Formats: sequence, structure tokens, C-alpha cells
Amino acid sequence: MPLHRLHAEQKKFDRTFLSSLNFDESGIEINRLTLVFHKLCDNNSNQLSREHFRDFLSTIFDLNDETIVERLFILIGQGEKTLSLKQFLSAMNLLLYASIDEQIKLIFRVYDVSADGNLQREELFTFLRKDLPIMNEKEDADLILHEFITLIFKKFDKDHDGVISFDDYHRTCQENPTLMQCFGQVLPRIFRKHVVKSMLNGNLSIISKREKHFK
Ligand SMILES: [Ca+2]
Ligand SMILES: [Ca+2]
Repeated sequence: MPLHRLHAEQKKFDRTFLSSLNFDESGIEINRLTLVFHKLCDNNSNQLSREHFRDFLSTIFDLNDETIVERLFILIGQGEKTLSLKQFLSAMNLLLYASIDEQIKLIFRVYDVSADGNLQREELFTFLRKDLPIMNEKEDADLILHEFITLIFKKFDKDHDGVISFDDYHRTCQENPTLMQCFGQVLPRIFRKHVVKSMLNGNLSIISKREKHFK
């Protein structure tokens, strides 16, 4: 990212962070995302709340799974109550430009709630349970889900040790990329990514009006 295209606020970021970003070279994407960030923050706080982050992901990226969005917020914010501009840009970089390996790594960390490096049956149960249609008998729904998770484990648990390690997950996703988000949508669909990139690079009136004040 050429430094001369950045605003003073962004130039304060360390070079390692800036070089990790994959936004367009013109600087338009990072500058507009910075505007969006400030628009989302309350009262010039320069900190993005959990609620506004959740609404933003739902509206812009069509990511509506509250459990997963909460996990994303925790991972990106490293447990803090709000997100900084740097953390927000890092999140947008991942959502829009993550490589396949970065996607697999992020999705696995979202699913691994206990952060022990393995996916246990209980973790998958939590993610999948809410997607089951409401059934008359809770026990029936749980039984169906447990059978489904057993099938999933046969697919993912390569070394048959009863948990899905990152290596198990990575190998399975490489063999069959369609399984990457089978426990819940973490990253936006390709079409939605294109829409967001087009919005950032196009003449978006809501942003353009603010740009005049920002410069
Ligand atoms: Ca775990
Ligand atoms: Ca295993």
C-alpha cells in the first residue's frame, strides 16, 4: 500500500500491518473503509461497538449467525469490548481478501470455542443445533443431530482420535472446499464479496458525501 495514498491516521500503523493488507493499490478501499468505520463509531469515540459491528456484518455481508459473529468479534478484538480502526481494517481484509489457507485458519478458530486446537462434538453441536427446524420432540432433534455429527466426524477426523484437529480440518477442506463452512457461515459468499468491493470502488453516495469532510 503506497504511503502517500494514506491519511495521517493510517500512516501511524506499523509497516508490517500495512504490508499485510490486500486492499487496492489506489488506496480507495482502505480510505473508504476508514470512513465507514468512523461513521459506525458512536460520538467520535474511534471505537466500534459489538452491536454496530454485528449490524454492519448483517447488512453489508449478509452474515447473520449471531454465535459466529460473536466469535468473530472476540477473535478480531482479542477479547476487548470494542474494535479499533486497525482491528476493523484487519477484519475487512480477511472478509474480502483472505487466501484459502487464511480462510481455513480463521473458520477453524471461530468454530474452536474452547481454543484448544481441536473441534469437539459439543462445539459442533452448539453451532449446528440452532439451525435445526423446530421439532415437536427435542430429543428427536438432538438424536438426529448427534447422528449427523457422527457422519461429519467420519469425514473430518482423519486419524480417528475422536476430535477434529486443525490438520484434520485443513486436509478435509483442501480435498473438498465446499465443506469449509459446513458448521456455519463465517465468511461472506463470493457474490457478496464482489458486491462490497464494487460498492467500495464505486460512487457510493453515502460515502462520497463524507469524503468531502474527511479530506
Ligand atoms: Ca475446541
Ligand atoms: Ca482427529
